Amino acid sequence: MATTLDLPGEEFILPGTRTCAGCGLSIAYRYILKALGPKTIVTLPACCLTILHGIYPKTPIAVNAVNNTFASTAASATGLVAGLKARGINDFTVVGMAGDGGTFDMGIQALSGAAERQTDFIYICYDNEAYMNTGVQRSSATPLGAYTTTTPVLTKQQPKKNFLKIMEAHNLSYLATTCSSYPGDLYEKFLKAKNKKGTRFMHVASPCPAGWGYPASDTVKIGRLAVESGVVILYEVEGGELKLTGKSLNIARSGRKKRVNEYLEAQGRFSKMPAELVEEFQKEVDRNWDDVLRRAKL
Ligand SMILES: Cc1ncc(C[n+]2csc(CCOP(=O)(O)OP(=O)(O)O)c2C)c(N)n1
Ligand code: SF4
Ligand SMILES: [Mg+2]
Repeated sequence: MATTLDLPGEEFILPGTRTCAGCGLSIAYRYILKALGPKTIVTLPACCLTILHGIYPKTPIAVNAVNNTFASTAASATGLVAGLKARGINDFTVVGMAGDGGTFDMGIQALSGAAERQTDFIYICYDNEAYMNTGVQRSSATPLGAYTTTTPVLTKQQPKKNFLKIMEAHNLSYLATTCSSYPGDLYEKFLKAKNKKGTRFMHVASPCPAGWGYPASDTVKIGRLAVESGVVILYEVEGGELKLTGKSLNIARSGRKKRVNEYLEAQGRFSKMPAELVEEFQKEVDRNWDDVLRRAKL
């Protein structure tokens, strides 16, 4: 597994972004771009990534980018792929990148269409589990029991949508999950994705201090707790075969998965969660973990 010292020194996010201090997305994006390199075109809808990209004509991002509308990220990527092909350009990687709201909710139709056609691009969903850019509204990726500004009294009553299962049903050439707290895991998976053809789907768990209610200095710790308790599972699927990676593989081999309590208690968004929902949350995490473990070769 690569460590941060092994990664290329070249930076594609220059100083001066407008994201919050401690933003998990900005950490992840730094390593994503190191893996993909300068010959990358990113198409993105409105979201915190647009905040990171800045306001035209100034940007701290040193790759090409297109701003699109919410439902059209994968359609826009499809157009970019066709345009490059028509011009005989074959050394660029086309990337569609959106948040959980722009993927799990609004972008699903165009993404499903592009994936079914096996369009040659990488789709990245960075998941901060709510509509953060507009002030923390609930999405279908928001977990059970989380406070958002649209679930102010009872907290969210439904579990997170299992979007990875939906994407797996598209028979993709590559699907991987990763997290901003594990740069080596993230970098290696993006290098792998870059060298494959067809639609590649990447899910990047991206903790968000502003929306999750924890100190900005704890972003790496929160992402690690998510993985250590099995809330986020690091794996990849190629040709229908699922492999656990990094910390999740270690946990599966040692049997040392933490309970979810430490993860939940570290975040203000779960502070109103009643005990019975904590139990339900734990059961849902255990079900997902068992599901993935059954399919993985250890
Ligand atoms: C069609 C449309 N509806 C609503 C908005 C307002 N809007 C801009 S960003 C955003 C939140 C996006 O959430 P997500 O995709 O999860 O990304 P995040 O902000 O969390 O990074 C919303 C609702 C919009 N720009 N376009
Ligand atoms: S609201 Fe969250 S995801 Fe958005 S810039 Fe701030 S920390 Fe990052
Ligand atoms: Mg979001």
